[in-house]
Amino acid sequence: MLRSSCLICASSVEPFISFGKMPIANGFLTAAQLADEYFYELDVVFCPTCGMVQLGHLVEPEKMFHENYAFFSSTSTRMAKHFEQFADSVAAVLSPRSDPLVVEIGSNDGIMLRHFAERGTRHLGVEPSKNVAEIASSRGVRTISRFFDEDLAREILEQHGPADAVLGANVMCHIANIHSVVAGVKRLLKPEGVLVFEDPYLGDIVELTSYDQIYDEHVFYFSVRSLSALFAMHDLEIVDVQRQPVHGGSMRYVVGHEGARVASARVVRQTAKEAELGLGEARTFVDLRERIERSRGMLRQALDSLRAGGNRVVGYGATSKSTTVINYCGITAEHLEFISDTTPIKQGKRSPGAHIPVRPYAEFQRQYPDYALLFAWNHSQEILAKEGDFMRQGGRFLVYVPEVHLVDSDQA
Ligand code: DWN
Ligand code: SAH
Repeated sequence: MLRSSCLICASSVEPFISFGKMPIANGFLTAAQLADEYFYELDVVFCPTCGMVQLGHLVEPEKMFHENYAFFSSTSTRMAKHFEQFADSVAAVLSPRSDPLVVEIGSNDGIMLRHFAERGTRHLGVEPSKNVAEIASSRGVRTISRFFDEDLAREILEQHGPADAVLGANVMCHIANIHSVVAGVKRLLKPEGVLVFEDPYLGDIVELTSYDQIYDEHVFYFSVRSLSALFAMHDLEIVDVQRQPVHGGSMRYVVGHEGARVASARVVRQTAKEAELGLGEARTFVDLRERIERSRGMLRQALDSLRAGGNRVVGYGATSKSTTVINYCGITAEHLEFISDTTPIKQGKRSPGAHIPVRPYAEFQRQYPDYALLFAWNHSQEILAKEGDFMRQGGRFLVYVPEVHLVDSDQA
């Protein structure tokens, strides 16, 4: 049944959109797994009281994050650079302190913490997906393979002492028991310590109609307003916010103990901007739902006509986001010959739900298709820069954010 109360403030929530039955976004399948695939209802609700946008049905974390987790952070060179800069900015603040401790929640393959390991800074990654945690460990990043929550925070505190910084990227919005996580962070932080984390930003999802950010792993769609409500319940407060041009528009939040720091004017400005954008109002989500439905129609029409014209079309990037687009829009192996992806664990498998083959990038290069449906649109800068050959030979990217359009060598 659709949840009727908010995971943050327990008030009644309102339905926003239902995408229907969906498979696990990162549940790439071997031939033997095709017959008993798991499905759940993907729908989103909105809390008029605290403003949090959230999933209406939850998938157990163990079904998503395990020893075969398919997302490896270090597959994008741009993201590697981004996390190096993130680490540098935190290291600069910590440098005058003696023997600081940095804890990262959802540290994946160590893309960010390796920069602390290389500096010899005391650090600890908390990463439940064993396969990616092992890669981090093999790179010299101290990692424990567990789910972060208040109990684990207590254990970390006992063994390592309080933290100067708790970091997280694209992880806080993944955790349904967020109150336990925030209570754990509160416990773990030194009085002058900070939580610095970033996640896809609700304002960008609304502005770009980037509905493919909605899938099982993304339990919450954060705004400054809804997070302020959450942190206030734990005597924490947002002291700074910074837009980040990654993953289709993210926001970085700096959070401290209540009253410990002076909040930047950016927090007030961004909250006012959210009110202007209508992020707290039901009609915004009614409009967004209509735009999502229109976008689905346009994409299907584009793919149907490419197929009717006998074009070769492949998917570019077997992203988690693509699972929502493919299954919601009814895209099949009739539309896409295969999906090209550079991640070895995804290759040779079938995409969740629609069972489209996922093939190595070399297949894309071997014989360029006529069109590539850009599922990894959030990395378009990096991808368009390296696919000059494809476009010079007449290939075009089909992109659906912010609306359905084609990109060829003239526009790239
Ligand atoms: O929040 C999350 C973000 C950080 O990462 C997680 N819930 C899961 C994951 O989401 P995603 O799968 O949508 O992330 P990406 O970064 O958009 O995935 C890109 C995919 O495309 C990867 O499978 C790698 C692949 N890729 C590629 O084949 N060629 C990526 C690039 C840059 C390329 O050039
Ligand atoms: N921080 C990385 C990885 C994001 S993917 C990046 O931005 O690229 C989300 C990660 O969070 C996965 O590696 C997943 O295993 C991890 N995760 C999910 N729930 C978690 C929890 N409760 N505690 C710690 N990590 C968690």
